[in-house]
Amino acid sequence: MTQTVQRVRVVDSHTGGEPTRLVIDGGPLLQGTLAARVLQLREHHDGFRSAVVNEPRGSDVMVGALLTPPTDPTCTTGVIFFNNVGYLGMCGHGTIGLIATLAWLGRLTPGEHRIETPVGVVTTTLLPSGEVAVRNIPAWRHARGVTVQVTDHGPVTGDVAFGGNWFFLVQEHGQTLTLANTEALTHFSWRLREALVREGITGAAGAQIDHIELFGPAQSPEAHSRNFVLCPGKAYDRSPCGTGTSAKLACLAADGKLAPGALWVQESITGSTFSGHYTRLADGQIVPTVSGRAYVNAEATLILDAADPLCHGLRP
Ligand code: PYC
Repeated sequence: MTQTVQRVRVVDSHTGGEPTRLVIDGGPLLQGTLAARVLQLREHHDGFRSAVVNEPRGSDVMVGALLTPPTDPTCTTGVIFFNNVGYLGMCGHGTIGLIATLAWLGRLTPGEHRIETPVGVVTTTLLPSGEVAVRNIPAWRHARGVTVQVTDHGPVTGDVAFGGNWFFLVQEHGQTLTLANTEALTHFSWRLREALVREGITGAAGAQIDHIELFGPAQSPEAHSRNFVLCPGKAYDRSPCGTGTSAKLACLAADGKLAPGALWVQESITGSTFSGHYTRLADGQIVPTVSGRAYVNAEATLILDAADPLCHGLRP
């Protein structure tokens, strides 16, 4: 019997509870710009994405990251992030996980490392403590005070902002932001996401708003706010979400509620925190920096056996 088996080496980490599975070997060969490589992955190797993050090897919560050589020689590496349903422009917790993992592997040391993503280059700083700061691509608020009609709820008003992914950010929602309430929060946020689609509310150039972010009071005295972030595949972020925190900083900056350089501590629904601050660009956009800590928790070789009917995972 001939066996067609592909071996994929991965290292898992979590950042504030949110997992990242970094593919360090055995991924498909991709060429061109990072944006072009995402298209190749989507069109020709989407089964690989699903095999890495979906059940039975992964779960809906898992975020995948594929190491790919940078096209920009000033960058340490390129990376493509993906999840249970598709691909992410940028991923804050995933970038922190990537740096912690490369340090674990002995591939980098404390200091500054530029990372190429499909939406631009981010600059990371690994501190000797293990903390990672990510200077993100520019973020901005696209629309303020947009009201939509949410099924079984009524009107909900929020802001549309970009922080590396598109977010709808809501302060007034009547929901309780506790871990015990994640089922109801998921239900509400999904209805809200459906309302955005139904009412044609998008990001710039018609981009789909695929992340919903609800805010409430922090439980820790050190944090300024707590959030619940629903990701595109209906899993909620266990971390405060790096791109979501970037979008929040853009809204705070636009409202004049946080000065450039001032500290913002964002608490997640699990209680983990990221700290953030920003600098302002001449055009009003901001450059957010989000910091957090990741821990490596597994090294594994995935076996993709062509004879396995579920080789490419269960796709939701
Ligand atoms: O940390 O940016 C983030 C993120 C996006 C989706 C899940 N985490």
